[in-house]
Amino acid sequence: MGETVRIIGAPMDYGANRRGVDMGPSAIRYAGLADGLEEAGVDPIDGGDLLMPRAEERDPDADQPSRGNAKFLREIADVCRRLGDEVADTIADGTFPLVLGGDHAVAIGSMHGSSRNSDLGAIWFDAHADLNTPGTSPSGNVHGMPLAAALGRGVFGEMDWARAPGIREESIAYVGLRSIDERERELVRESEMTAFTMADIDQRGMTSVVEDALAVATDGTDGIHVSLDLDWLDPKAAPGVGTPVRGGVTYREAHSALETVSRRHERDGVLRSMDVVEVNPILDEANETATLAAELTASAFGKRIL
Ligand code: 5AB
Ligand code: MN
Ligand code: MN
Ligand code: MN
Repeated sequence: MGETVRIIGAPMDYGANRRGVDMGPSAIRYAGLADGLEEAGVDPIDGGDLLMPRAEERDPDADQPSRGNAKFLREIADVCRRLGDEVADTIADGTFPLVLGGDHAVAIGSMHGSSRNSDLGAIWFDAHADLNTPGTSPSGNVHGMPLAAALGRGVFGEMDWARAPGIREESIAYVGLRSIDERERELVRESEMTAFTMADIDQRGMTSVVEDALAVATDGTDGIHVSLDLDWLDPKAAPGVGTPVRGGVTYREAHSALETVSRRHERDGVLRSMDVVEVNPILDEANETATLAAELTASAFGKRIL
């Protein structure tokens, strides 16, 4: 294929409640990401990591107008702005941006950057809906809010620019939901997004669900963003995450999902940007979750068994 993929590390943990997710980019690289991408037939280049101050040096509740209960909003806004610029520049260079988190709040930056000059659909592989706002969040952790920020829902203080310019709600599909907060449930139900839960996967099988998600995200758009939160998988397959939820996707189902994305991408080049987030090496078992993250990314770019 000869596609060039630029790896962008975003070792941010301001959005999560557990330290350690900042080590995700190193762990995923160490697990053989670049080799896997080469085996998939793409050309990986490493853009290094975005610089970020340690959370310990910062005040999570630093005063700023309208931040609700959102923690580290100033720091997250700063990182996501820089990440968005990097993603947009990468695409402008004809290269594919692959963002390694870090917590899921980095997706605010990826989606902003990826949708600046085009209509973008998105597939959200996650146990969680990530649609809280600083007004509804039970935790104040911004990794539970990236979709709200990208859709311009809620009030995000200094991050009020976060609305991704080219994303419409109806072009977003969730796959694998199984843990939704009470107030979030209403938000998901009333939204124009398409939500495929674990129950849909049980009933219909992964391939067919992902084909439908692709149809939603590609309809009337120029391309799609894939956001892969490793807690989408069952904790048995992916123990190294901060917010595990049992009853998740199996190892094989996960590969099958990303292989389905890659088949579509090979046919008509729909993939435009991707992030792989929430790997926490401190909570992991022998880098198993990071290894899975690297393997699934290779599957998304077309690595096959035969
Ligand atoms: B993740 C929770 N809904 O808002 C909240 O891992 C969990 O990016 C969010 O999906 C999980 O704090 C965020 C309870
Ligand atoms: Mn998430
Ligand atoms: Mn999640
Ligand atoms: Mn999480």
